[in-house]
Amino acid sequence: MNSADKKRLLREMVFARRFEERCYEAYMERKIGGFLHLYPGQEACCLGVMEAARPGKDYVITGYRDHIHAIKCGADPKEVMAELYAKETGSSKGRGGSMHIFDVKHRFMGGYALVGGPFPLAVGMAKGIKLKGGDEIAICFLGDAANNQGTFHESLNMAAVWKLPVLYVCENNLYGIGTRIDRSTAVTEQYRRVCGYDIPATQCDGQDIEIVLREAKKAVDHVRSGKGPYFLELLTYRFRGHSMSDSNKYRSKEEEEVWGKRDPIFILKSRLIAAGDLKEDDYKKMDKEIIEHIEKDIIKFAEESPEPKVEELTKYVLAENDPYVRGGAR
Ligand SMILES: Cc1ncc(C[n+]2csc(CCOP(=O)(O)OP(=O)(O)O)c2C)c(N)n1
Ligand SMILES: [Mg+2]
Repeated sequence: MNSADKKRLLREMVFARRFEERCYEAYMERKIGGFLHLYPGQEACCLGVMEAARPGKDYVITGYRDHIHAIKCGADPKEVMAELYAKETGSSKGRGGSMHIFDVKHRFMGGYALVGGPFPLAVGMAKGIKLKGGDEIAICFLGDAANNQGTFHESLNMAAVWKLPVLYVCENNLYGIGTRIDRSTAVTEQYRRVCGYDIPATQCDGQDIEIVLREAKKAVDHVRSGKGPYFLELLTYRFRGHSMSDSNKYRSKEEEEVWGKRDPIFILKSRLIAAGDLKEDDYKKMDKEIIEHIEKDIIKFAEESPEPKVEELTKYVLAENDPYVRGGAR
């Protein structure tokens, strides 16, 4: 990566951080309701992996911590924010909310609330790619706790048997809500669990975006070249509670401090400054521009957008288009 690319990635990470912090504020102002899971601390994972892939062309699916994944795929941040505000202009017409961002045009296939739900869907996407003969890949992001779902094992098995172009990326942030990984999972190193499926699996630092990018390139190349699935585990940490309703009392201050020093933005920023490629003043200017852009363009759009009409609340809801539900015939 040249220094321009590194600075672009730094900008993307700062944007992701500021976007999520602004969501937090909007939630506290009661402008956003329902569930809200934020991404600060984990930015290098999604942004680094997708940098190695083809955003907008490769199929991406993830869990409920999904805003930044959608935006990196090409979703308009204004539409993502409007979705959080439950507005008609939102990416799911305001009917989905934070956990159900969806943007088929950019091949962002969701946003799923069900832990473990995306695993088999990624198998289906990869099977579809293979049948059609394209060179796209399916990328399935997942959390460490999701790996205890049966769908994880069923999906990895079939992906391996069918040699499908699917990359599983485990963002191991050490916790599933308030449960530390060693209290729920016998083999805490997630990549080691994959040996049962004969799928290549590696683990790396998820806080240093240059390392994530390097390891993700190997993984993406493997999958795209037709060699079958790959599993990449990224060691990371979320800086906030699991969701807005989490008081975050289960982690020690010492642990939070250790990981706080491993802030992905700080790591890349310090490296750029040490190399003489960035000045502190330029960083502050960029940060200010981002904050202003989020306020003037993104928040303004969400706030000024109309709400769905009450009589149309069930419009775009899947069951409406289901002939069995509509016609009552079985
Ligand atoms: C099928 C199912 N079971 C339980 C839940 C409740 N739940 C929501 S998040 C979560 C923990 C998931 O943790 P992890 O996979 O590590 O993802 P992270 O939140 O750390 O990104 C659980 C158990 C759910 N949403 N779906
Ligand atoms: Mg987790």
